[in-house]
Amino acid sequence: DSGKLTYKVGVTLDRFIKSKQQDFPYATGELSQILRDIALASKIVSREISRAGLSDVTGAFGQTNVQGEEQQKLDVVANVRFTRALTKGGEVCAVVSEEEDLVIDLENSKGKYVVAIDPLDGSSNIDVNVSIGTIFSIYRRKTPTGSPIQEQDVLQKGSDQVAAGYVLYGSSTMLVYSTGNGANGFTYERSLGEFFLSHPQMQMPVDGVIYTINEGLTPHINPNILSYLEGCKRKGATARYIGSLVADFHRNLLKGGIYLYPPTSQAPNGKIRLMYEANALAFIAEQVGGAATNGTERILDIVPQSLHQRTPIYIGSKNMVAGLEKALLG
Ligand code: AHM
Ligand code: MG
Repeated sequence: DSGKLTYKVGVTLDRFIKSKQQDFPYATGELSQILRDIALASKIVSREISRAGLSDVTGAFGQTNVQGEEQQKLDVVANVRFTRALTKGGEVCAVVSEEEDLVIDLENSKGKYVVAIDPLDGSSNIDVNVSIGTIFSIYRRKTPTGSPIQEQDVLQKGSDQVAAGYVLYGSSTMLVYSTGNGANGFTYERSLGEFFLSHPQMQMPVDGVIYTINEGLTPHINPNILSYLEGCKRKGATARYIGSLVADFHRNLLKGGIYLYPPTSQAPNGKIRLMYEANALAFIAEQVGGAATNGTERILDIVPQSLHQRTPIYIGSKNMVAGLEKALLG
């Protein structure tokens, strides 16, 4: 072993997106452009995050977001970067963001697409140099272009997503996305300023040995879930919990596992937001052979009633999710 690292710097994200453009039912290049815009914003955010400890961007911003959580400066920075990138392109008519109370109507009625985004998820990990992520969903608007956007353009169910993905700001920055034909992962090469295809046609193991839950919640959750977890432990499973959904999901995608955010007595719908956290990851999960449910219904089938709606979520390796569903029946 020479100890030398070899790098997989072959297909760039741009080239890959271009090569796949013909696969879209509506190959006008607009969806491709949105993906490129998101990738560009994520490079900027990645740069901001990597020097977070140096620049004056960590810590509370002195205001709370719509969920009543303290908003971090980097959350704000990321929100601005992504919404700006989506506004400039002209393909998007509306944005739903975790950081914004209301729909952002871009007043671009020609835009065919609606984007739901959590610009920087894992807020409790920002200040402590732990992995965080961006999560996004892309929908086609339902009403004709040229008319004002309507509720039905925005409150679409996850199965209507035309593309979805996430960016993980981890030991390296990665972008994973799908347009409904499998999912591919790209690793960012900072010195070249490019994402390169590093994880083609990702597949999640159908079984896994990792369970991922905030164990502190267990006094307040359905005992059937506890029985499921006990079963995992008896089979020799390992506990892993980062507290950043993207990072927890990504690890389980690669290694096999289940992520659980159940209802609790205090939070009967759990914590995870349907429109800009659960849906995108459920879409990716299904694309890589995994599954995602709220316990009784496929996440992608849930019809959203409001922008910031929460949902219980059990997501990951197919057989583990099936086992959990069975356990929930008692
Ligand atoms: P956030 O949007 O405020 O960052 O909250 C979402 C995060 C997820 O990334 C993570 O899986 C979960 O909240 C952790 O919650 P908890 O601290 O209750 O374990
Ligand atoms: Mg979030």
